[in-house]
Amino acid sequence: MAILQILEFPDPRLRKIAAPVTVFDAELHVFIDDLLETMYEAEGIGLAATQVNVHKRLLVLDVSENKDSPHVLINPSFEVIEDELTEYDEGCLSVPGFYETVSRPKTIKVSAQNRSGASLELNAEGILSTCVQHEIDHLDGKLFVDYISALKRTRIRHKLEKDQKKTT
Ligand code: QAP
Ligand code: CO
Repeated sequence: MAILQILEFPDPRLRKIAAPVTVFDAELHVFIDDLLETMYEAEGIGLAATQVNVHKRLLVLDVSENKDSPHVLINPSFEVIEDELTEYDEGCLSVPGFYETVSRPKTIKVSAQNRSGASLELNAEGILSTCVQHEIDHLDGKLFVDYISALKRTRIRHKLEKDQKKTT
């Protein structure tokens, strides 16, 4: 197992569109386990492959209290079930130290494949729904800061660029 390096905003690689996963082999399984380990080690509730510079449509998440309910979603998509929206203070391992309120559809139906390639469906609401949508956004090169004001986004960018100069 390995801890992978997480890209940070405004790294342009976070803007790449991920390609579908077509091969479900041992190499993919190793990567999934590394992604899960990286998410747990960083104390995140979700992590998309894009965030570790792997541009494949795959993400992991675990919104459980005891961190014992990992979900692996490969080639995920979702359908909005109700028009109702819900607000959460979102953060992101690629935007460390910043949280902003984002509004998204509250109830969704997720379709994806598991690590063996079998189809799965999942009804999600609340934090799970928000987290799945946030992570699928990563696969499309989107970040939660795209939903906040340009002024706030610019401030976050400047603060992170300053931190990154110190540490790289
Ligand atoms: C996405 O985010 C999410 O700034 C997952 O210093 C977040 O796991 C979906 C984290 C909130 C729904 C609601 C962020 C850890 C983790 C930080 C995360 C930090 C340490 C963020
Ligand atoms: Co994120």
